[in-house]
Amino acid sequence: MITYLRNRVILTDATGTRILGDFNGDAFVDIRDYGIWRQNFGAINCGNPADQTGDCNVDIQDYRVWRQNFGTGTPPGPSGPAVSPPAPAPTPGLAPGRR
Ligand SMILES: [Ca+2]
Ligand SMILES: [Ca+2]
Repeated sequence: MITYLRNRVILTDATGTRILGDFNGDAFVDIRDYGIWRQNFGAINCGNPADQTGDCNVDIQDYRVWRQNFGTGTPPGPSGPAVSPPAPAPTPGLAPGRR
């Protein structure tokens, strides 16, 4: 699928769920995808997620795909547990049992 925006074109694969440069498949192209490319740099196995050009070789061309699409997609939410707001502090002079 090809999506034309004002100053960029977003390409996704045939399933429409994968963004080019999104090596880890979290729908956002960021530094984590670069880490995957870097770990796989030089790999010559077909089907490698960092091989975005489909030539069975993870090389600088795949880096260019990542760089061109950096920031594309929706950033994933926080990975940690939800943080609740702190409980309000007791007001001096209004403590229970005191009158
Ligand atoms: Ca990603
Ligand atoms: Ca490649």
